[in-house]
Amino acid sequence: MSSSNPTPLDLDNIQGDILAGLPKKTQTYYFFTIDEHRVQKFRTQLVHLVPLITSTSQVIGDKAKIATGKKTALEQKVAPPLLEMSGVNIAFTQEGLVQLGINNEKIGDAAFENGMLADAATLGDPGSTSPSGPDWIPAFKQHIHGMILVSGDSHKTVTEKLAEVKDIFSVGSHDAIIHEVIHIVGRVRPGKEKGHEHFGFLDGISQPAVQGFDTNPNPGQEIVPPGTILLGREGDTVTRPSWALDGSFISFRYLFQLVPEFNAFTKANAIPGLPVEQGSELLGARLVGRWKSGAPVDLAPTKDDPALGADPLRNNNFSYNFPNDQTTQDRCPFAAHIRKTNPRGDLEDPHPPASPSIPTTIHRIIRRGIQFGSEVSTDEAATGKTKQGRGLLFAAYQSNIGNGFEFLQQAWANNSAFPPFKAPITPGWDPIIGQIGPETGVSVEPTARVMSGTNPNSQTTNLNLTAQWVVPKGGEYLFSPSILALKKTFALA
Ligand code: N7H
Repeated sequence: MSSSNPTPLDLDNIQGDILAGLPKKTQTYYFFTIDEHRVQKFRTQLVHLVPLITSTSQVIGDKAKIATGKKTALEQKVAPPLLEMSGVNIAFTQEGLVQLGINNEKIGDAAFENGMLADAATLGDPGSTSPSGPDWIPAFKQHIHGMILVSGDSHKTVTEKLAEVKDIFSVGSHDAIIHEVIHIVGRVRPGKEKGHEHFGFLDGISQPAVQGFDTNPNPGQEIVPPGTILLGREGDTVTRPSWALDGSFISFRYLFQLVPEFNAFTKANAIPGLPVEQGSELLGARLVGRWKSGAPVDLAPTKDDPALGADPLRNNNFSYNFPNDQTTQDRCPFAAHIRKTNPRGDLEDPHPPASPSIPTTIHRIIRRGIQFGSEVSTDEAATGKTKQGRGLLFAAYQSNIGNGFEFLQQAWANNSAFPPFKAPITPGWDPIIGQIGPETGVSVEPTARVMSGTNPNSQTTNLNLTAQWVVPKGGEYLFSPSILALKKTFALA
């Protein structure tokens, strides 16, 4: 297939979570294997699943209904209604493609073809060089053929929709066509924490704008060609099988977060010269690159600005290019999480003779995902120790895992010398997701991570990151095909 299909995007054909994001209060990720004796049956039953798959056009329609409901409620001064709605998407692993016999032509992505378990050492996951493999839960060390994603306004809606899907594949009967490996339930955090991840920071602010889809980007939003996210589209430089057009790869990560421990750390290392609460908030903001409100520290370096955080016309409009931004960490530490994972102006060499600037668009991903687990209990907060699992079901879409998620994790977050051109300062690790990996060939404790520039008044001092507060417990690479491919290639009439 040509690596750049110039026809306009067909939004009825692209699964809804990729470009538009399924609306959700809760979401279940259902990982399955296809019974080896019922592969043909799976493909004939898929015909009945296809009408349930939510397209991008449907998501746009659902989001418009939500917006209208909110607007009317505001006019009538009542609480906005929670509209009953659900969404279904499906994706397959390389093992799933093999099980289905859809592997004559290579899809052209090494990380996907090998699977995430084989990639764990490259990603630096703890334990990955030991004979038993990374410190993941057993489900993600087993065979997985695919994942069905069901989202909705409530647990009830999602459970009912998932039951409908399971019925199609006779789950639970003696002639079940698919078998559950694991299902993981995510839910948006309650009350005013809605939209915030478990450490407390507003998430989902910065996404690339995809040409041909996001026609009205916000100031500062980077525009990427459709092929950064969709296979076979302009900007995707790999030759793909024709059925891969308009599909996208998902990097799914089951990430646990040690929230009480993280909070205890920011308190114990609060930026000096301020009351502890404020010093601790400032340290947290400098670790992430944004305040909990979403306000970027590059624009609001000394104190939070909630109005800025909530304003989509301003909260992404920065590129680390204030005077001295490239050489000092006055505003934002070089290793702050959002600077590591999207370095913006940092990839231009400021020193003559300048090296060619490093391309950025190929490294952009669309982040979806949702929180899992309960809120921190008073006991956990008091002891500073996690007793119940919680974290992020991270799911990112891209057309090329080696340029997308894998690159961000390995070449940027785990690389203490990144971003470039900062000598004599070594930025250090991404304090949120950076890992000291076995891939360096040396076995190093995760507690050996350091980061520079957290204290604006002592920028060359390294802060010891005494724990890894985001702990990967599993994950998988999957391919989310177009709806046409599901009908014509995956399903059998
Ligand atoms: Fe990150 N966090 O709370 O600290 N992330 N992230 N992430 N992340 C972002 O700008 C977080 C993870 C990216 O364009 C925000 O939308 C947590 C992985 C990218 O400026 C916050 C976890 C990877 C961006 C967090 C986690 C990334 C981004 C600010 C794990 C990829 C956009 C909100 C539990 C390898 C950067 C926003 C930009 C933003 C947090 C995981 C990547 C608050 C807690 C695994 C590309």
